Amino acid sequence: MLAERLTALDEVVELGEGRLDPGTVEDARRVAGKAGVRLRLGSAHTVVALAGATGSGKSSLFNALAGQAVSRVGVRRPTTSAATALVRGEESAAELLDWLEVPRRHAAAADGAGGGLVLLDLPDFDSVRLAHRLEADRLVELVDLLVWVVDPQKYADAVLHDRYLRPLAGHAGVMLVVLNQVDRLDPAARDACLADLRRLLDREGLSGVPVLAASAVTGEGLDAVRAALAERVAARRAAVQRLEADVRRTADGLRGACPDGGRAAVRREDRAALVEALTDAAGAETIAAAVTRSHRAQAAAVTGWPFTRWVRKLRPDPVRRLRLPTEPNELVRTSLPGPSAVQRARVDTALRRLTDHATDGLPEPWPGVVRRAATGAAAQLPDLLDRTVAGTDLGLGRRPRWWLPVGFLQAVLAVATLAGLLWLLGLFALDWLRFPEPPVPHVGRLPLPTLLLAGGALAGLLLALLARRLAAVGARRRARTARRRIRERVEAVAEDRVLGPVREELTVHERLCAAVSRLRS
Ligand SMILES: Nc1nc2c(ncn2[C@@H]2O[C@H](COP(=O)(O)OP(=O)(O)O)[C@@H](O)[C@H]2O)c(=O)[nH]1
Ligand SMILES: [Mg+2]
Repeated sequence: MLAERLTALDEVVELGEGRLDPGTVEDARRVAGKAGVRLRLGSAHTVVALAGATGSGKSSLFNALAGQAVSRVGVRRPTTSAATALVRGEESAAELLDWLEVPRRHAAAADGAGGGLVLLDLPDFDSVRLAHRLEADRLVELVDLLVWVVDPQKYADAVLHDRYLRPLAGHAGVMLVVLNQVDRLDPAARDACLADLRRLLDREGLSGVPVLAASAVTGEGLDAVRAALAERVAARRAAVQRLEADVRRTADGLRGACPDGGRAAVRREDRAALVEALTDAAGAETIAAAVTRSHRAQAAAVTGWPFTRWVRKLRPDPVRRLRLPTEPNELVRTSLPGPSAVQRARVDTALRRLTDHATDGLPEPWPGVVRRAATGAAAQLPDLLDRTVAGTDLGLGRRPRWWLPVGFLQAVLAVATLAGLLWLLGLFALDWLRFPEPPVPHVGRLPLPTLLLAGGALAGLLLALLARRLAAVGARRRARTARRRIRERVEAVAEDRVLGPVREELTVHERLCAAVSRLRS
């Protein structure tokens, strides 16, 4: 059905815009636009154009078919580029001729042949005037039925065959060829001429095009021409057939972009490789290392040996040094160094692999279209990744629950150690001042102050070591968590900025090629 094909054609125009070759899209748009108007104007009239080279006898034939001298014959120096129209029958063809932009109109009665014919005498397609050639070409594109008028001298003319007949091979159903001026030939020459013309057309894929011999001067063969036209006009099919041929020609022009069986998709492993490369470029390793060190430093600050841990506090926190926000906040710019050349190259490679594989087997323009979709956001990626990292909840805020009791225990042990130290210092002072030594309690055989000092210090140190081991395990786990969360967010960015657009183009390819195959069905 033509209507369905025209819907498909609209889809081709819409999806092909900016993707397919501009000339092809333009052609499709022109055909779609033309079809819309032509169908709206209805099939009451059939527009038949007499087209041909200068002096072939178009105007003479036009007058002969009109039964009146409407068009000027033998005008060697044409003064107007406009075509002349003859409308046969009562029904008005004004709207149709307005659309065709043919100003000179003549009416003829619908005699025995019936109405519905709009006959056009076109300007010469080989005119010395460009305006005439353009006008002829414009109308050749618009009319329903094309009658090529040739004469015995110029029927094999290269312009006619190369520029018009051969490219219109798909339009054989809406074309006729009239060999005019046969009165100039004797019967043998006429047969030879017709046979040669037939052979030429057959070779050009136009074997379906009827060839009629006629003479506009003697009137010979004109009845056959009239009958052929009347038959087409009565059938009212030429307009639709012409449009169908146009749609087929457009579909043929699209065959290159949509060969049969071309399918494409993003491969899982390519997607994973891209996410890895982007995660790396986002600085996930740097952050993981900073998270590890930061966690260990904080653990030491709470659970380390109280007499040495103040040293730790002099060093800056590695996470804070990267200016990573403590609460996820995309508006913050971090102090991460940004992707290195190597990291960028890795991203580029991943992108190229992904698009190459996704468009494997697809012809141009698709590889280019998909590559553009994939790399459209490439320039913003470093900035985007930085914001992504800043907006990632790295899980830094929460302290492990065991830190507090261990810290408390460390404080108790420190107090005991200090108490033992002060006690011993007191005893030392009393002894120095030659006071009698007060009684000192013992635990077993060890004096209590000594036990407090040595035991407290030893226990504190051992507890600090144990806590450090535990903190190292926790730090590794936090680094893994941070890396995983960054990866998840980067994955979302990759999906949004790269994979989404790529998949969209692949979908466009599928829809467009489905539309093209509907054009051809
Ligand atoms: N002998 C002969 N002369 C013709 C015939 N048709 C046209 N002519 C002449 O060929 C010349 C050009 O004809 P015209 O109709 O103006 O051709 P156009 O340029 O295609 O419109 C004129 O002198 C016509 O009289 C024909 O069938 N037989
Ligand atoms: Mg003429």
